[in-house]
Amino acid sequence: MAVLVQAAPVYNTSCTVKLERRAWHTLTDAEKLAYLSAEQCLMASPATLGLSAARSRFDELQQSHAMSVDVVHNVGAFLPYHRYFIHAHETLLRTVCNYTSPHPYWDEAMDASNFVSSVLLSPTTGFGGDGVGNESCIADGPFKDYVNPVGPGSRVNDHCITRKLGACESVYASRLAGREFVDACMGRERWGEFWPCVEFGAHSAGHGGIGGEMLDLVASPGDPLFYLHHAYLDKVWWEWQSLDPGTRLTEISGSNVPQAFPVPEPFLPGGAAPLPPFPDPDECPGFPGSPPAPPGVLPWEARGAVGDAGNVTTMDHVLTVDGALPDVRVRDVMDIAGGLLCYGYV
Ligand SMILES: [Cu+2]
Repeated sequence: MAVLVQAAPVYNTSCTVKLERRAWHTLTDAEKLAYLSAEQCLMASPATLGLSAARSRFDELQQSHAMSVDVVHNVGAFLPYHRYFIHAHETLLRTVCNYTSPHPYWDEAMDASNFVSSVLLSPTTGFGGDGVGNESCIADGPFKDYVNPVGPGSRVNDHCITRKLGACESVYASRLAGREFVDACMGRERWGEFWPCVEFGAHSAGHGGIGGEMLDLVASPGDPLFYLHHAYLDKVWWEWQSLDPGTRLTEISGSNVPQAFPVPEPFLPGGAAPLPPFPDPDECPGFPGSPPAPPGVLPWEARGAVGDAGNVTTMDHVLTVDGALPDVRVRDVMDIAGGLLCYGYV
């Protein structure tokens, strides 16, 4: 088993001045450019953690996610892990790259069914647009020349950032970003019903709607859009927690081993937000567009869940970002404005 970083986390004794995370759509051009150049700075900052493939601080987060892939998706720790992962990204932007603002998020409901026209894809004040050519490499924007070391899948192989917004399966997935699908999850009472609903719905919409590297479960943090997508999912979780904080700041459950859960009830026919009809397979042979399983041997040791007495996720479950920040436990990230974390959403 991989050695985990067990240094004690640093707690805020109080959270009075919160970082207020805002939607990308609401930022000024100057604020957008400050964020994009901070991300470029992370990409240009040499790696420090001794991970096998990463060259930059940006790559280190990508590789850490890749090494954790089987303990952070389709499991109870899915949302807590990604909350901490985005916090690590925000912290690195601020401490390594002098970024002074909060982490932005992508309000995906604003772009539902029409990701291709999103302001996030601006070549000048955004993340660049669709992939082009046989390789689907992005061709404009600040990240067009970045070379990712991790991926596709669990391979280590230098490549460009890819996107496939025009693919029919991506167009379909972007429809699932509609607010009605989020609201259907908001109506779930218990954690065990809520998180699979979000993972299946809004989570799949953002990854699938962009396609390419974003649809790569292992290597997706190689596209900087990943961070705005998961900040949005974190906001959705926080909105739900805020509806019943007495229960939802402490309730956690779920398997530590990835489980293929069934389509959540709100998405079934007759549910609160049933899925739109699937595309015609003749016109959309790539649907649902999941990448093939990566061949070959893992370039790093497989990782197991740490911290729980059994196979069920508890508040003691350990979240690691491989030393980018200290390891913490699920209990440390349940409240975004108390203890370890100190931010909010507007
Ligand atoms: Cu992930």
